Amino acid sequence: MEDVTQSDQLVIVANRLPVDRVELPDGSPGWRRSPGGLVSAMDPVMRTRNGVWIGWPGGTETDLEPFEDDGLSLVPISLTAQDVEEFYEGMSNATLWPIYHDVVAKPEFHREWWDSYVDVNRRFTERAAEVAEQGATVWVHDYQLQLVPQMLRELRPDLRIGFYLHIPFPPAELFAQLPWRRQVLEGLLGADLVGFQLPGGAANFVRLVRQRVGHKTHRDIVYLPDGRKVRAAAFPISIDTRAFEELARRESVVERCAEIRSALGSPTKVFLGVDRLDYTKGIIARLRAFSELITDGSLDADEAVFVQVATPSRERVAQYRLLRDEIDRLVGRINGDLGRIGQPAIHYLHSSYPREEMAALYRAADIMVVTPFRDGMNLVAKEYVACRYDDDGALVLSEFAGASNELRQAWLVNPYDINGMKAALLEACRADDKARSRRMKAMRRTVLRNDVAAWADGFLESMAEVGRSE
Ligand code: GDG
Repeated sequence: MEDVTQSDQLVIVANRLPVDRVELPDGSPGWRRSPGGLVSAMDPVMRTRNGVWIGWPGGTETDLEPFEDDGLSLVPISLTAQDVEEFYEGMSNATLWPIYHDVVAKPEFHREWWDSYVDVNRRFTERAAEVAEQGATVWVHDYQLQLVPQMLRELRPDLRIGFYLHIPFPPAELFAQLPWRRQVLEGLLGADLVGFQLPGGAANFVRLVRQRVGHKTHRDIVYLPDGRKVRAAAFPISIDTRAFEELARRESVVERCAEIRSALGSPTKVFLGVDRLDYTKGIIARLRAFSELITDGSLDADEAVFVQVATPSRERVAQYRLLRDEIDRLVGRINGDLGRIGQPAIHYLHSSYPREEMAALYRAADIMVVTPFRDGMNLVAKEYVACRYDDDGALVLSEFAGASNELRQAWLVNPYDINGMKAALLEACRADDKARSRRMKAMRRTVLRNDVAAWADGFLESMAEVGRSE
């Protein structure tokens, strides 16, 4: 038998590379690091473990070569316009995304989208198989790449493979609609460890594997006929809490926060929503609840304003275009009915902002309103808490966001219940200083302890253990 040396190398395989294409001052194309929790969590680990990140850089450029960016090794995967349409916008975002989010929107099933999904997953796999050293650890991310674990194991049985799903894993009754349900389950079973946001997602997966693939399972372990074991467990993701707090404490951010409040007309209460423009996030329901509170006189339009940031997202997918139009119409109607000159009830911003501006907005918000119909975790809720080092501010949070498992001291709501949401918004708005600070302190303890570094360590340690028990 040949001498098998195990490598310490860590290979991340994710749909997106953590960089965006930009034009350099001399007009040539270059890259800019796109900040995000995942990159900042992985950065230190990647440096010590000879890390490589494989992903799509966005766009449809071809012949991209691997490159280094600030000490990170990046390996770009090219997608054609047709791949983007069928694999990314189609199968990933118009089939899997709605199925995995409680079918909040109707999923579409197209066989050519599936073929493209298989094809693109294979290309990611082949690249990973080329790049990974003997015995390396490969960590595959999210719903776009669920077939990679199995495809990779076939090519490279020497690798230790982990998979993490950032979105919810649906109950069997919904997952069963997927025409390719068995292939997806088998794809995921190529991993040694399959990670989910919540224990419920892991349990749904194990149950489905038992029912649909027929493997033996016991608690969080699936026993495969070839003797291999797969563990399915929850690893709730988090944020770089200290970095957010540090940002919120910056003098420039403190000044910007005061500027924002004054530009809003110095209201007594600022309500804030920050989301990608997505039908899972419950934007319409929350704006409706807020506007009804003003209409029925519970809130005074002179004293309360709502700022809604909706970051442009998936704009070529039909459901997202429809939602954008619907929000435009609703905001127009509410402001037409309730606004005064220079004083709209809702400040709606369809735009994306630098992190400093986000931190200033979080600081400026008395009531943060996070009301998704279904959300794997929701990092916005955690970022708000991280920025409130003053122990002030109130969080209204949907019980259908993964974050509600940890942030128990938020004002928890059912976003389908508009009256219940109105009552919670009012309660949060009227809570006294002591109640607000007690709740915020408790949530801050949680988010400071469970940060994104702890999440990444937890997953990687658990992967190392699964590997050892073989
Ligand atoms: C998926 C899951 C899970 C938003 N607008 C701007 C901006 N953002 C940042 C937020 C936050 C992130 O984007 C959004 O994260 P969420 O967790 O809220 O939601 P998804 O995008 O749906 O993420 C989710 C997550 O994956 C991680 O596993 O929590 O459940 O759906 O960080 O701050 N950032 C900047 N400008 C913006 O305009 N700079």
